[in-house]
Amino acid sequence: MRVFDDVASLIHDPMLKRAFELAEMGRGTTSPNPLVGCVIAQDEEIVGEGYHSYAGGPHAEAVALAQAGPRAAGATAYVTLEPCNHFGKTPPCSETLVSRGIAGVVIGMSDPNPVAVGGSVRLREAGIEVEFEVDPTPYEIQNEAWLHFVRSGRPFVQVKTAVTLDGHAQIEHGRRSAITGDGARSLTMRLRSAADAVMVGASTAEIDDPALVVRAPDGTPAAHQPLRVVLGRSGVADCTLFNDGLGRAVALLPEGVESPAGVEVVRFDAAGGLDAALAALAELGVTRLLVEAGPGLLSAFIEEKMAQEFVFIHAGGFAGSEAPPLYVGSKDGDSAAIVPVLEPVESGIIGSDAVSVWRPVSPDTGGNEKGD
Ligand code: AOF
Ligand code: ZN
Repeated sequence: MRVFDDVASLIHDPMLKRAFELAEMGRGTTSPNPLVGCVIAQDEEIVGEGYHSYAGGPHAEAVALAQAGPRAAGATAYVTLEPCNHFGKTPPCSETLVSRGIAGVVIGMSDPNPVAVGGSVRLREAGIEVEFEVDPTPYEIQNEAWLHFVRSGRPFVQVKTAVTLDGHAQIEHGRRSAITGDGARSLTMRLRSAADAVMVGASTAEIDDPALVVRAPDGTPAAHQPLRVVLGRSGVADCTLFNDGLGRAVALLPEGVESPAGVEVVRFDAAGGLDAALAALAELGVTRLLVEAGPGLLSAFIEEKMAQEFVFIHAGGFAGSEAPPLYVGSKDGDSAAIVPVLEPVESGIIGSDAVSVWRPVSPDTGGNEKGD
């Protein structure tokens, strides 16, 4: 996903653009499955639409075919992802498209999931005309978290931190600091609702006692909430979020570390660092993780090269020289020059705050997987 760029505007075919928009409707609820949208059209007329809304639920193609009914015969299906070719939680979409008499299939991007591959081959065998988009970029951006998850077995990690103009995330050590304004709040809600899990470190959890829920502008909690995770290397405090009834919350702790009574614990091997913690979340089906990081977690994700994206929210104020440092890792470059480890991807203004989005410069200096 992009914070500012309109990815759909890269798609020129109106049917595929509609399929892309439909796929977006599943954002935040399909894990560990991808976002998929499908349009069935007889020439210029749309006769069926569908998207995948939750794992175990019908695939986008099945929803659209059901809506099209007999009008699917001789029609063209436009799908953002190559139709699956396997019996999983649902029957193979390739077979369903064949049996309903679809004449052509236009595909946004191929499916790299080894379990599901072969859909386009099967469709062609059945005499269906299959066409792939020349440029799969918009579809790859739409499903970048899932693609990263399928290829690496780890969630796509987006780290978000609010900073002052002099680069501090806190005003005073050990105290809750309100840094940013309304713009940051709306962006935070958007990032949370796109994520399968939201994580904070144990110290942030203790100092801020955050709820980490998705709320509507009027304060009402959304029906679907991401998993809430508190990462502690030596333990966690008994924070409100573990018992507030607003959705599942877990403590992510190394083996052997004690947890407060009644708190659900997920274990990882401390020797494996953040990678082991992320592997434990992948086991829970987390494909996209939002880390609401203070200095400790931000520095750890940069030093261990375990995040795919960093979102900084800049507030228009200064914290002063007494404020705790944002970064507690080692410096990049020598004393005379910085060697960039992150490069800017997007930036803009939201309300009274500015936002900049950064990614690791290259697999060697920051990425943990080629192509992401
Ligand atoms: C989806 N939704 O609309 C399409 C998918 O576990 P299953 O049986 O639901 O299969 C999931 C896989 O099927 C998924 O990883 C992807 O490779 C393929 N296509 N999946 O969840 C859909 N078309
Ligand atoms: Zn399918």
